[in-house]
Amino acid sequence: MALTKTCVFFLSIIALFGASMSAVYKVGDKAGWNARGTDYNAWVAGKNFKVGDIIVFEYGPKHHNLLQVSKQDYETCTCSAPLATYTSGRDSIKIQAAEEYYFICGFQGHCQAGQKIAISTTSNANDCSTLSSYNGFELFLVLVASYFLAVQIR
Ligand SMILES: [Cu+2]
Repeated sequence: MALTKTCVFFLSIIALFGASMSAVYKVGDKAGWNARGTDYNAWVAGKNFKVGDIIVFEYGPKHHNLLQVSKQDYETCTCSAPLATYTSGRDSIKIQAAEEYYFICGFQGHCQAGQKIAISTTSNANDCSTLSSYNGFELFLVLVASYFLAVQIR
């Protein structure tokens, strides 16, 4: 019994950490990073990107690449002055700061065809107090749930 309770407790802790740690997002989900008309604005909608999250771009490197560009270059599909260039076919971008990130494909016509994405991130620092109180409440819920689960298992 004590062992079961301990197990449930540690599982709850793991679940809690999983909920509050950084997330990994694969751009376009199954479709990946392509120029076949995937609506990346729709993919971004409703997602809450945070500092520390990882954005993964998957594509065939012979047919696409990944350029991080300025807002202006994003809007005009300008490839000539990228802030960063990625060509591996599976690029993981870690969000380092709460700002806007703009990515386009550098292959001719792809950005114009919609292979472009703007990712805005929220600052963790600004809502520090709400974040910690939320985590406290979450911890309380997890502890209550694990207690009842442990009682049921017995
Ligand atoms: Cu492309």
